[in-house]
Amino acid sequence: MNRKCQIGFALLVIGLAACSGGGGTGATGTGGTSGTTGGTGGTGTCTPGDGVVCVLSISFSPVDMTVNKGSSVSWTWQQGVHNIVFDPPLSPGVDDIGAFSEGIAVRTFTTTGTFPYHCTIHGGVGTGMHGTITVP
Ligand SMILES: [Cu+2]
Repeated sequence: MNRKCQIGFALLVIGLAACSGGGGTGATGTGGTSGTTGGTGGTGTCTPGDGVVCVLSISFSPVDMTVNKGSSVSWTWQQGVHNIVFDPPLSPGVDDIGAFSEGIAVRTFTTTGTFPYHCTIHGGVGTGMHGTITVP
């Protein structure tokens, strides 16, 4: 190898060295949030208010509830077997709810008014196990 070739070879090695070793490390991503909120239990705790009526052993809690027009009300069964029958004046699209011992039933009130209801097993119209939904 003559001197000219040695220099060329040396430059080639330097060039390879300069080119290798590049490529920085990639950014590490942040982990996603894990888990979702658990489902509502069938006979878990019920906090009355804010669109939630607790269906207790012989009463609804609260008895009288006010919700905004277009809002939903959910009845959460806590104890015993109860049904819900709506009494006149009826709110359009709000159907009676059959007898259940657990679970949650939801009805949406799209018109203003005061809508009474009762459990036929433990009450009657305006008496015993009954309640009202008021949409002002
Ligand atoms: Cu009842």
